Amino acid sequence: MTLKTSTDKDIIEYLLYAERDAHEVIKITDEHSELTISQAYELQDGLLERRLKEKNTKTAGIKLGLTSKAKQKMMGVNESIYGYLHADMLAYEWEPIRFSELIHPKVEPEIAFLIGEDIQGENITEEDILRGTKYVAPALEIIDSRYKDFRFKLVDVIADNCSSAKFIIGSKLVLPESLDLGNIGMVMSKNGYVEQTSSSAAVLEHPLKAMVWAARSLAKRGRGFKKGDIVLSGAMSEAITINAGDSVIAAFDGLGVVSISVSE
Ligand code: 0L1
Ligand code: MG
Repeated sequence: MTLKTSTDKDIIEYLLYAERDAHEVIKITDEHSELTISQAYELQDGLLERRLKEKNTKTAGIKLGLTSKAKQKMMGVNESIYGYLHADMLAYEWEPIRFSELIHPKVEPEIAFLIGEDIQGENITEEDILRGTKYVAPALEIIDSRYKDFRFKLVDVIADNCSSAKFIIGSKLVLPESLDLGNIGMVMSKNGYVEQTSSSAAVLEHPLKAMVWAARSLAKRGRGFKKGDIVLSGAMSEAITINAGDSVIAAFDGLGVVSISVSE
């Protein structure tokens, strides 16, 4: 499928097909350089609606992206982004993810917020986030941009649901007020070798700041975090590439460990 003279519907089908068939595609701004951020979120909505039907699944939560200053600088932006998690994206520590179903996956360590009560409003504060969060847990996110070579502009990646593919939640649930969320150390290893070390301070200086940003941004569109949502608060380090045969484990101070392995 080419993008020439494409409508929104064509773009959505183009991205969905890329995911379904696990092949990379040319970024949409190559043909639609005029795309705005708000149009990109509308495309994301359309894509998510189609995807929910096609996979016969439901929304499981929200993921934040571009939450590190380094990544924002790399992309020449100073805003984070958000996308949605679907229930079929949930993967498990005990079941390898299948490389053949993905394009060029990468994995990143994150802190998951498990939402205990609705959080919505343009003036949401860090205290509101803490109050509405039942537990935090260690998490891994598998990102798999549908775009060639993982290269895109801001609007491309928003339309592509912020590269979302899969996520894994560790089994230890921790009360959010029981630890210093702003300075959780993390070591991520692949096949026994340390690949990334970081602190949760890499997430917009504090994951609660990132959560506030997301809650306020969602509120501008009449949305929020819902009771039962899983929210990935943003990558704590650079993502690392994964291939069939790899296993990755991330250990977080006070939060425990989460791991994933990859099969053919
Ligand atoms: O979850 C993320 O931080 C990814 C956001 C999109 C950017 C990327 O795919 O690297
Ligand atoms: Mg992420």
